[in-house]
Amino acid sequence: MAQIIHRSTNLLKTVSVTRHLTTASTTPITVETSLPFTGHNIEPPSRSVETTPQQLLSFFRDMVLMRRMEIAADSLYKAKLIRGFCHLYDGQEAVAVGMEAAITKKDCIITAYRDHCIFLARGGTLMDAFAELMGRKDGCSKGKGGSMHFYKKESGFYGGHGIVGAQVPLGCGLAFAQKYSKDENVTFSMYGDGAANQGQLFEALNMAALWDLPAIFVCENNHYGMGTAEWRAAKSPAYYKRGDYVPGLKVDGMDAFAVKQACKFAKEHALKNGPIILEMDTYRYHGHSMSDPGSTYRTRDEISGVRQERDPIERIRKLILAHDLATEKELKDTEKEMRKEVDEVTAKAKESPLPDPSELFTNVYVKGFGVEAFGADRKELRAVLP
Ligand SMILES: Cc1ncc(C[n+]2csc(CCOP(=O)(O)OP(=O)(O)O)c2C)c(N)n1
Ligand SMILES: [Mg+2]
Repeated sequence: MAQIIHRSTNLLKTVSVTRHLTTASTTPITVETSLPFTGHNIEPPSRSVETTPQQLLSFFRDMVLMRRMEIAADSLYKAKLIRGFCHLYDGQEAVAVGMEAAITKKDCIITAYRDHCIFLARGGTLMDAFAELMGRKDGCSKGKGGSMHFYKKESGFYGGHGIVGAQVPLGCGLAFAQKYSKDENVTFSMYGDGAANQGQLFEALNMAALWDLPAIFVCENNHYGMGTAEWRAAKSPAYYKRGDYVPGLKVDGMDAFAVKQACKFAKEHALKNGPIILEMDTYRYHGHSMSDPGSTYRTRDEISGVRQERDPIERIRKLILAHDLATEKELKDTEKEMRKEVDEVTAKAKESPLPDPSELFTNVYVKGFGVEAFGADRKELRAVLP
């Protein structure tokens, strides 16, 4: 627990400070990461990260919006408007915004089921997200479902995957395609600490290293699987070292600027030398999924300790205040504005119709092997087809 809650002492230490009262300023500021990076078979990048007032304010806004979205999803689930599995990302927001700030939409991201905020970071809209969560026609799959949660190919998002670890070899395939077409882009394959113990991860690492693929393996270490603490599941919880011959970097995943620096570094590395592992040390505030209260295998003190000492939004708030980029009141107003936006969009998403029952099998079978091939006399089809 002490390790999870480690206090960072460098929050307000900046290398060069230029005061900017204008919110749109793009004049560079340099901030220092909360903690040093730790490298495995690689010299870590500098702790000094270039940013701008504009980026600091947008990190704050984006993370507040993400957190609000997840809190609203929690309520919608409890009201039975979201059904099935639902895994929330609050606490881990710095990984989503920091990564996005370092890459382009031509770089690919593929992740697991804890994916709502990655979708937003990649440019997905709140309406697409909420309507999708509620299974409505206006969702990002337009009510047509499919095997990939929140898939949005045009913005380089290859979705959230429900089979633990399965997205990692798929990410390798994306990186293979990028190398093959010589387009100088990379793929970030995200997986959890639980997934890090899976065999397919090591098969993917081997291929990526053998073929020098521009593949970045991002282990979001939130310290728990589906209720199992990392120490009960992993012989070595130093996930950044688990690639053995593949270099790795341990990153404070609660610090959006550390994440940004690490992803920029990893992209340059991967394009030149092949794969690298980034272990993002992070934390989820919610339980594993909506059926898990999240407090049986960890203490409430641990959760509130992380909130107090390492919260990614609070870290950015302090940096903004330290640089005089906004007042406390202005930041509170931003929070109110984000809350209002989420409330308005959820109200609109509730009005979106449910998809037509004929969509039930869309994207489930390959054309010619599904409904048409089996015929409309199948029991489940008779119930829905006219
Ligand atoms: C192959 C497989 N085994 C088991 C499960 C059930 N399951 C879903 S999530 C999960 C835990 C994964 O934990 P982690 O990789 O740390 O990701 P996190 O949920 O913490 O983001 C398990 C065991 C599954 N979906 N797929
Ligand atoms: Mg985990």
